[in-house]
Amino acid sequence: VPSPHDNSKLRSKETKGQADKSAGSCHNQISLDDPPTLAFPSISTADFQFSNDKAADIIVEKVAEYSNKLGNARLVLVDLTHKSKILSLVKSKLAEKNIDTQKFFTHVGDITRLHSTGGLRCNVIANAANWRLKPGGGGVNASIFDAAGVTHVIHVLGPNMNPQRPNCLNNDYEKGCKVLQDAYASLFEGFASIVR
Ligand code: AR6
Repeated sequence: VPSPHDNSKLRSKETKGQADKSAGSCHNQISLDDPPTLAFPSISTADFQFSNDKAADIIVEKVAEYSNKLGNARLVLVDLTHKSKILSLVKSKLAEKNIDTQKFFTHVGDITRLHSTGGLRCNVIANAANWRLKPGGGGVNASIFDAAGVTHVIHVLGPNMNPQRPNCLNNDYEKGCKVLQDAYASLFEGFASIVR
């Protein structure tokens, strides 16, 4: 059993994810042997310009709260690149928490190609949505509308700190952190209701 917060384990999962290019593109169904798995991007930290540091605290806090309530289900934080700020921050903050590395880990890759390119089987993905919950824009939202191989997409509208987008919170992190905490709580509750 790996020790909690074994970063080499986290890294090896990422590496495996990226290296396993040939993984079963013809078997895209999740099997009963696979634990229920939610892959989610970091909500609000790119186009919505929410502080990476504060978001990483919230992700770690909410994952710690929910990972024990989810039975054998797994939570996977995904980002496109090994240089991802949010992935490094979350991994470093994990060291302070006692979270099972089988139940929560990070994955580098495109969230719409988790299985076909990443070799990771997930049955639920979360989308960092726009305020209209519609296709378009950029980021995860734009790519997810092409996605295949999952049974559910959970749309999560996070707090927006970008003045060029509607409902900007103008750096009001008191409100912003509360909204982001509620967003993750609601995401993980939604996943729990699917798992049940
Ligand atoms: N796979 C994995 N991670 C991704 C992908 C992908 N294909 N694309 C982006 N990320 P963002 P937000 C990461 O901007 O800040 C859209 O225009 C990215 O590196 O998608 O909540 C919507 O229409 C970052 O870590 O979401 C909304 O208007 C994370 O996903 C607005 O953006 C979230 O980046 C929402 O902004």
